[in-house]
Amino acid sequence: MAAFDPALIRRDFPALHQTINGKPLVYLDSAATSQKPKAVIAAIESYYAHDNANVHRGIHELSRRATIAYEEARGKVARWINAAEPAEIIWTRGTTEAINLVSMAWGLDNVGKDDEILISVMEHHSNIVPWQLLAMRTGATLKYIELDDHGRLVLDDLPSLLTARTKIVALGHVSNALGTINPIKEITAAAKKVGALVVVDGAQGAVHTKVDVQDLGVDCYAFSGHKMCGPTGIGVLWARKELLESMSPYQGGGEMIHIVGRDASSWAEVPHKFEAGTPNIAGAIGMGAAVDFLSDIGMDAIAEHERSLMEYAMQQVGAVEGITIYGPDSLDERSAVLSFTLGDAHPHDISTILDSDGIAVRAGHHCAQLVMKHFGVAATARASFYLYSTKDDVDRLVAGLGQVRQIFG
Ligand code: C6P
Repeated sequence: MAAFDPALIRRDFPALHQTINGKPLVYLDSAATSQKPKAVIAAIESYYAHDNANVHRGIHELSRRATIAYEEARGKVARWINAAEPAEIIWTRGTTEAINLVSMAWGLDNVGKDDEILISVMEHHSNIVPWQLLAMRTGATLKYIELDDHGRLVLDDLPSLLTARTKIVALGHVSNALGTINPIKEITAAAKKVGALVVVDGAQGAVHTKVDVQDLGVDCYAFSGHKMCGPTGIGVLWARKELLESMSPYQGGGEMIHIVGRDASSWAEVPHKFEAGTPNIAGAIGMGAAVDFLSDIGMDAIAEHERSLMEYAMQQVGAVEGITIYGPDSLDERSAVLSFTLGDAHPHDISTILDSDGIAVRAGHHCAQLVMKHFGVAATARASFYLYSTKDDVDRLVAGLGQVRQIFG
C-alpha cells in the first residue's frame, strides 16, 4: 500500500477542485456529507449505463448482473465491519431509517410500559426522536446519560441508570456536534449485564475508524453511505442474524414476502424481510465502491491522518482570540469534528463570512439541540475533516476566522 498522501487522495475528488466566490474551495463540512471519489461516481454511472435492471425479480441478464452487483456490495459492507455474514446487513435509506427500523420492529414487540430506554444528551435527533416515539407508543420511560463540561458522557452515573427495566441502550459512537468518541465496548459490557439491547448510531463512527461489530459486542450498528464517500439515500443497519430473524418486519410490500395470502402473508428470509419495495440499487453499489475505496487506503491510515490534522486544528484554531472550542481536549477522545463559537459572532455569520472566502463549514444546532442546551448556546460553527482534508485547509480556516474577528471587532 502506498504512503498516505492527502494531495494524491484529493485528485480522486472532483468536487474539491473548484473555486467558490473566486477562492479555491475549502470543504470542511464532511460530517454533514463527504465528497465523493471518482470510483464511486463511476460505479454508479456504470450500473445505470450498463446493468440497470431491478434486482431479485428477473431472470434476464441485466437483472442477474444488477442482483450480483447489489449483493456483492452487501458482502463488501459485511466484511468491512466484520459482520458474521452478508445477511446481517440490511440496506436502509441511512442511519435515521436504520434506527427507526429497530425502534419500531424490535421496540414495539419487546418494550412495555414498565420498561426504560437509555440514551444520552449527546445524541443526534435521529437517536432521540425514534425512542421518544417508541416511549410514547409503549408508555416506557426515556432516561438520559448526562454530559460533563468537556462534552463527555458522565459514565459514573451508568450503574444507577442501568436497571433490570432497561430494555434498550442507544448511543452514538461519535458525536457529530462535539466529536466525542464514546467507549462503546465498555458501555455495552455494562448494558449486557442487565440484558439490554445495545443500539449504536455509527453515523460518525464507521466513517473514520475501523469498526468490528463483533468485537464491540453491540446488538445493532447503524451508519450512512453518504458520510463515507458513498452516495446519499443508502445506509446500513447491521444486527446479528438471530436478532433480525426474531424481529417483525418494519415495512410491508414487494421483495420482503415469501407467500402472500388474502388474510396473511409469510416473510422472506433475512435480510430481504426488511427490504420492502425496489431498493436503492445504485446506492448500494455506490456504497460498495466507497468501501473498496476506503479499504484500499486503509482505515488505520485515515484515522492517523485525521488525528494529526485534529492536533494541528486544535492548536491553530484554539489560538484564535475569543474562540471557544466545544468537546474533549484529548485527541484520544475526539474525532474529526471541531465545534466552536467566536466571541459574540453568531455562527451563521461566521459561516457566511467563511463562505465568502470559499470555506464551507456548518453552522447551527447540528441536529443536536440537547447538546446546544447543555452548553448554553443556540448554535455553534463546525469544521469537520476527512481523509482529503489538509493542514492548508486549517490555515485557510484560521485566516477566515481572522476576518470574522475584524468584522466583529
Ligand atoms: N448528521 C451532520 O451534519 P442520516 O441523515 O440518516 O444519514 O444521518 C443522521 C445522523 C445520525 N447520527 C449522527 C451522529 C449524525 O451525525 C447524523 C447526520 C449530519 O451532523 C446531518 S444532521
